[in-house]
Amino acid sequence: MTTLPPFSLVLPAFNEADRIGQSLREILDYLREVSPGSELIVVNDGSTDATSEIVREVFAGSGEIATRLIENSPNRGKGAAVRAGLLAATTPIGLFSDADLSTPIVETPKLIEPIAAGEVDIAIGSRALDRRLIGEHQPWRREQAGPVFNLIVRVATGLPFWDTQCGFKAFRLDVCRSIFEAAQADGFGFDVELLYLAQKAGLRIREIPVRWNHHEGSKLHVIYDSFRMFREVVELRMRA
Ligand SMILES: Nc1nc2c(ncn2[C@@H]2O[C@H](COP(=O)(O)OP(=O)(O)O)[C@@H](O)[C@H]2O)c(=O)[nH]1
Ligand SMILES: [Mg+2]
Repeated sequence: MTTLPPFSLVLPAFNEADRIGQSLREILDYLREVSPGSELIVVNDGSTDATSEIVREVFAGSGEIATRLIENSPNRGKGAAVRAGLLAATTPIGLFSDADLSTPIVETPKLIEPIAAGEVDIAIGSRALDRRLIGEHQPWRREQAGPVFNLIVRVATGLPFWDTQCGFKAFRLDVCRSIFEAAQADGFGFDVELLYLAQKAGLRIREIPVRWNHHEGSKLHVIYDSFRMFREVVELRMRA
């Protein structure tokens, strides 16, 4: 059985009442098994459903695992929520995951281990490096949009990664704190900004293939969120 050093798992949540209870129970079981010294942080991003109540209910039975619910109200976007969670972390390594566990939680060691071993400062999950790891694919349109956005990111930032958008990334927190504080992109462009700032700061980043399954019930608003993400990358380019 794998054991991992203590880390902080951050789950951003926007109107996730339908699925977050199940995800939290799965995460708590996993942490008890591999890393009981870890903490679980949920950032409620101004949800208008019962997300908060469900999180509190599951956390009441979390046992030895430290838990924390941060209320980010009103809704600001995934980027702001993830950064708030990572900045509140009290262990040396922070990992964020989407609330639907599209990347199964058992993939965690792939990102935590290289950081714990001192090999890298940031480990990012990738759906592009080994497509055999993709189980349930995204809807056709979103799957097509992936490489297009990746090309935009490469041209705008020079980042050499094949998938900057996977919702599964881990950070060595002592060296990344100043980057979270400097970051400004609150929407889905935040991953690109964090990687860009980290690369500029000379941090060591590794892209690692992870398993991934599309889950119905995406909270992404295809037009609004895509446009905002694109705008955030353009703004990043202009600030640079
Ligand atoms: N869409 C959206 N998701 C948010 C927001 N704030 C936090 N999140 C969380 O960010 C993650 C995005 O995942 P999801 O909607 O499944 O995106 P997808 O799987 O890429 O379509 C989920 O955990 C959301 O709950 C927000 O303002 N909008
Ligand atoms: Mg999803």
